[in-house]
Formats: sequence, C-alpha cells, structure tokens
Amino acid sequence: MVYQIYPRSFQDSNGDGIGDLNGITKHLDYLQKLGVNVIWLSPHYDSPNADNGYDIRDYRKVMREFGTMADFDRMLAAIKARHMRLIIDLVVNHTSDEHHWFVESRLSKGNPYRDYYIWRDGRPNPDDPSHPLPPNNYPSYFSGSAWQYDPPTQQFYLHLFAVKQPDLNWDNPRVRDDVFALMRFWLDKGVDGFRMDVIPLISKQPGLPDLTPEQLKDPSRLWANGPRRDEYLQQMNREALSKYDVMTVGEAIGITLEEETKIINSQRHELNMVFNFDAVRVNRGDGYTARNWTLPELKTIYDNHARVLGKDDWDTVFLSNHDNPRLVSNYGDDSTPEFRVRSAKLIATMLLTLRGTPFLYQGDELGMTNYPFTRYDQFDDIEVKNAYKEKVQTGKMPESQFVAEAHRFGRDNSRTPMQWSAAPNAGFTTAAAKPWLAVNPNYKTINAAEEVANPNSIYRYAQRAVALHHAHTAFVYGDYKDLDPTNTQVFAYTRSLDPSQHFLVVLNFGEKPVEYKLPEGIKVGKLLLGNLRGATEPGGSTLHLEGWEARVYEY
Ligand code: TEU
Ligand code: CA
Repeated sequence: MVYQIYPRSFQDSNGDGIGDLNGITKHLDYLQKLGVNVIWLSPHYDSPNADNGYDIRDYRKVMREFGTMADFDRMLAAIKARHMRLIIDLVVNHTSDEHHWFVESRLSKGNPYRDYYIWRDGRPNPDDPSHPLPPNNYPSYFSGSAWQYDPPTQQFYLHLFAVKQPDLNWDNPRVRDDVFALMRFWLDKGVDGFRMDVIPLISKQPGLPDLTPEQLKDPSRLWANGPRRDEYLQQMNREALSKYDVMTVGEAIGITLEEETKIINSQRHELNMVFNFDAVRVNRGDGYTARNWTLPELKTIYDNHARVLGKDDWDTVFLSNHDNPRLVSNYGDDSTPEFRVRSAKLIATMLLTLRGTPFLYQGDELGMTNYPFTRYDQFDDIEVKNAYKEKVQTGKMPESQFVAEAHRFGRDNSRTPMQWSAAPNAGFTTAAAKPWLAVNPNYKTINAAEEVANPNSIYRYAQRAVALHHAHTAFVYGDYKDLDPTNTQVFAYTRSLDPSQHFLVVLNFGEKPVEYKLPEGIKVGKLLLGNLRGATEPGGSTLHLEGWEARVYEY
C-alpha cells in the first residue's frame, strides 16, 4: 500500500506555516501503524514553487522550506528503520525556468544548453509584425498557448504546463544522460524508486505540427504517444532503474489502457506501473465541470483493467491525489457526518480489495473533505489562477460559476493542511503561524488525534482494511470478477485465488438501503470486514444493506 505525502501540507515542524521533512519524520509511526508499505513523496527539491515543487530548480538540492539534505537522509533512514520504503517524484518532462540549464539555454542560440529545451521561431503575424505568433497551436494545460516568446533570442520555448515550466528536449542525448545521472544520485542515496510526473509526454511529435481540431479536443492523446517514448523509457531502465531494487509508477496522462501495456509489461523493461486516469476522471467533463456517471461505468473500467492487463502488467488502484478533489467528497457523500464516515470507509474497502497496488493520499484515511471555497481569492493553485484569467477576466464565465466549479474539482481541495488534532491550525503548524493554505474549518471534528483514539473512526477502519489486504494474497494476486455489472447501486465482486481463497466484496454505493440478492451459487460465509456494526447476517443469499454499507466476506 502506497501513501502519498504532499510535503507542503503534511506537517510543519518549525512554525513557518509550511510543511517540511522533519514534520514527516515525526509522523512515521502513524503511517507505519496504518500499514503503509511505501511512501510517495511529492517533489521535495529546490524550487521557486510556481507549481508547488513540480517546477524544479535544482534536482540535487532539498527545497529550503522543506529542510536540508541531512533532514532528508534522517527521514529516509527512519522510513527504512520501520520497514517502509520511499519513492520520490521525478519531474523531468520539464524543469523550472530558474534551473541553470534553462538560465543558460535562453542566453543565446549558440549556448551549449540551447538544445536542452524546445526552441522555435514564431510564425509571422500579419497584424503586428513585431509580435510573432506562436510556432504552433499547442495549448498549455494551465491555459493559454504552450509557447512563450523569449525576447533575448526572439524565439519561443515550449511549456506544456506553466510559463515557468519549460519542457526538456529529450531528443537531445545529453538531456537523457543528465536525467539518468540525477536519478542515480537519489538511488545511490537509497531511495526506492520514483513516481514519474507526466512521463509519457517526454517524446515530442516530430516537427511539432499543429493539432487538428479533433486532436485539440484532447491533446494529451497525441502528446503522450510520441514515437520515442518507449525507447527513452527503456534506456532509462537500462541506465538507471535496472541497477537498483526499485519500484516505479508513471503518471499515464493521455494513454489508453491498451496503450499502457507497452509501458508496464514487465517483458519490455520500462516502468512497473502507471496511474491510468480512467476511473479518477469518470465524473469529470472538460476543465472543472462535472460529468454524469453511473456505477456500471465505473465497474466497466475495473472490468476492463482485469481483462486487458495480464499477469505481466501490474495495475494501480487510486481515486485521489494532490491534483484531484478529496476522495470522500468526490466519490462518497460528505453531506452528513454519518454518510461521510460510512462512504469514506466504503471507498477504502474498495481501493484495498480491487486488483492492483492501492494508493491513498494523505488525509484519505481520515475522510478529510473538500474545502468550503466561496471566493476566488481563497485559491492558491496556478492552474486555478491561470484559468481564472482566461475565463473570468475575459468575461467568458461568471465568477460565481468559476468559483463553484473550482470548489468542486480544483486541486487546492486536497492541498489544505493535514488535520492532526483539534489544536489551533489543526496541529499542522503552531497556533501563531499562518499556514500557507487555509486549514479546513472542519478540523475540530475531523482530525487524526480523534480518529486514532476512536475505534469506530475512518482511520481505524482503514487500518483494518489495509491489514486485510496484507493478510490474504488473493487481494494481491487473485482473480477479479464483477458479479453484477449492470446493478446501478450495488458493486459486488469476488477476489479469488485457488484453491482455497475466496472473498466477496459488497458495496452499497448510495444512501438508499437495499436488499441485495446474491447471484446463484454464492452464499456468504464469515464477515471479515464491515463498516456498520452489527452486520451479522446469517449465511444467506440475500443481504440487507444500509446506505453506503460495505462488507467483505469469505465465501
Ligand atoms: O499533473 C499532470 C496532470 O495530469 C495535470 O494536468 C492534471 O491533469 C491537472 O492538473 C488536474 O487538474 C502532474 C502533477 O501531478 C501536477 O501536480 C503538476 O502540476 C503537473 O504534472 C506539472 O508538473
Ligand atoms: Ca516548516
């Protein structure tokens, strides 16, 4: 089980309002007790923080706000001492514009680092010849064009994300060598692998032609399937990964399930796993808009995973991270305390019993919720700020609608400080400090201190669900079978590993109680896990499920 830490928001240890590495070290027992095997640490490197560390200025330095290299080494040793492992975030599709490679690169066309990035002449602008147009029509993920004009050399550079995140030119072999060297730097320190940020985007389309109107609807599809992607990942595997005992998981933005087998099939020696976005985005339309979805759609996704990914293609299971809303607000029901607790437990049950390595994001184990945003100035995220400029300041969207959508899907929901206790600032930082992003006001009731002590809490339930996952190899290696794909309210599936391990998971995905008749031939046995007390039904074939009730049986 992998637990993601967003260091800025986890624990501040020195009262500056920003989480840090010593703060993480302080809570390792908490993570160990939850049953965490691997910690994924979001970027901890030196960065001007245009995108909270996803814009790296120096890959070999720790961000000053997060501490020192000695703090990192102490944290790593303390993780290992608890038999956990650490993977770090490898952000190498782009760097910060303050990275010395880019500082050099932009100086002159003849600079030795010029070809570390992607520079092009603009296109003539008939209306205003002194302001050339971008080289092509690529949009940035963070609004506007993906090209930025740079006056010193009068060329544009490519940035698929923020203006301060220029894309590296992986077609340059020196870039690849330098990336593999920095990977070895951290691997030599003893880190246990990487989560790789937008890794499929590293191979650009030859000649960078304009996207067609069709391609413009989802540019990631093309960008993620560049011609040299697998060659580069295989080289990375050969020159860095294969020399260590490590785990890798790539962020597979823009890639279909069928395509992802190219990256993860173990015979191909690229990455171990990827995050496929099909499930986490099932309820999303364009931008921050919602999409109507049904439970059978989600089941189809998991069924496809079981069908398409064979024994050489290891899967991941996740529905949250630092780019998505809070798990319980997004897929459960946070409208009443009772349903929040039940639905958070139900989702934990699902994540820990589906097929693949489960990932939890910090605070999921507490059922932390979206922040009650009501105003634009409460947001910090560059994605929100750029979208606001493009949509609201141009009059394309009313401010109230923008705030409502960013409240529903914006990334700051999951980035508010971890709620450790009922103390001021939720114990994230000192009472006197101002946290870098506001603490969710519900911290007085939703916090780790309360939940660790309360045997009926989400945390304590998650602990049991993780333990169950670890206790039976069927949850790791077993077959997955959806018992009732078209049922719109109940998600029921089995995980089985012959000859003797047979588990049944039944999830009532909604507030309405339901009588659920099991398919022919299945009779429940011992109840191993359930999110409502007293669910002791005789070994029958009809289950009476309360709203958001979850159960795991032996059968
Ligand atoms: O995210 C890439 C990515 O998929 C985002 O475009 C995401 O879809 C969007 O932000 C959701 O609203 C990775 C990191 O996880 C993210 O935090 C970074 O901002 C981004 O790359 C650039 O490094
Ligand atoms: Ca701090």
